[in-house]
Amino acid sequence: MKAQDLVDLKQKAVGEAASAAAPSDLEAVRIKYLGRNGLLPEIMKGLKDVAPADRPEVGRLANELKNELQAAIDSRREALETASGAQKAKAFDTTLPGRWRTLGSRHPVTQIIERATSIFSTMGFTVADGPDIETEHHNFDALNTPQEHPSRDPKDTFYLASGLLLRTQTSPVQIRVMENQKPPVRIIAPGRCYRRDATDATHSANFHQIEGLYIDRQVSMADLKGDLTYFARQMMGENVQIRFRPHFFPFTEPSVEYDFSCHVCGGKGCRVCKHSGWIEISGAGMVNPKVLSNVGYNPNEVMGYAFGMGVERIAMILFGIPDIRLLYENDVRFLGQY
Ligand code: 2NL
Repeated sequence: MKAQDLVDLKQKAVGEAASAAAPSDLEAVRIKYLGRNGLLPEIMKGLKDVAPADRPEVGRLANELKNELQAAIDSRREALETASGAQKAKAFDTTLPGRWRTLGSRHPVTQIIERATSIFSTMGFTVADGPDIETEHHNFDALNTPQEHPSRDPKDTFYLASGLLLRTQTSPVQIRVMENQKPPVRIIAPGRCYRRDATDATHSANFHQIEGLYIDRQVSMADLKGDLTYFARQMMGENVQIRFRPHFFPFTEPSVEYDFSCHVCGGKGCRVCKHSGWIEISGAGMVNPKVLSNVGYNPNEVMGYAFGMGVERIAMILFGIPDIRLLYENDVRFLGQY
């Protein structure tokens, strides 16, 4: 092996690398020269047969061949990769259909409010709205809530520095409607409510309520029971049972609490209904005549019923959600299921 042979070989090898048309050709060049059984290791083995005087020069040229060839291979590989990327980009077919973005879904609380609104609208109710920040007058006084009633306690109600408060129910919306509109009235008031409750699996300081109010010349407890039963069947299914238990509220007289038969076990008893077969939805009753006169209605001319219901409650039993907090964590993996 002479020095000039090595110079020629280097030129040839670098030329082959530079003109490789594809990564596989380049790999073939690498194996041919630099591979374990390639030309370069053979040259290295043959060094011992070179005349001692020429050996340093031949060794140096062999190293140069190795390094320059490796550099040529690397640079050609990079060039080929860039070219293939550009080719791919060029091959992008703009006539292909786009990738469809997955659809979002409505929050379970919103779904319940929308369904309940649509059921009550078939019964002639319209939706009323009002502020979350309320006066004591609209939230308590007009509703005949005594001054010393525990619900007024600052440890149960969020009072603002201004003397206003965060509404504890949506009844103030209905008070406002009655203050501004003559009977008959048939409205529902869905919305956020606030109570200073400690949070657990079934309580949240923020929750939603749907209240309903029906005022006319002749409205009876039978209307209330019939209308709530109709609602329950539309909302929960034909087989739901509804029961009324006597209760007390300052704003209704007589008052009831009402329960739906457990949607999960069908009333047989399970963990969700604490083995009673019933789930408490909320309260209702005939509007207290004092509330009617507070808004300027004549209790001798009109009467009505009112009811409240907890939206999260209904969402939890209808969708089988075990913990109210899941509704407020905004985890789309959870919310997307409904
Ligand atoms: C509950 C259940 C209820 C009402 C809300 C109401 C509204 C007006 C007049 C009379 Cl304007 N009543 N709403 C009635 C009964 C129950 O909600 O557990 N509340 C504390």
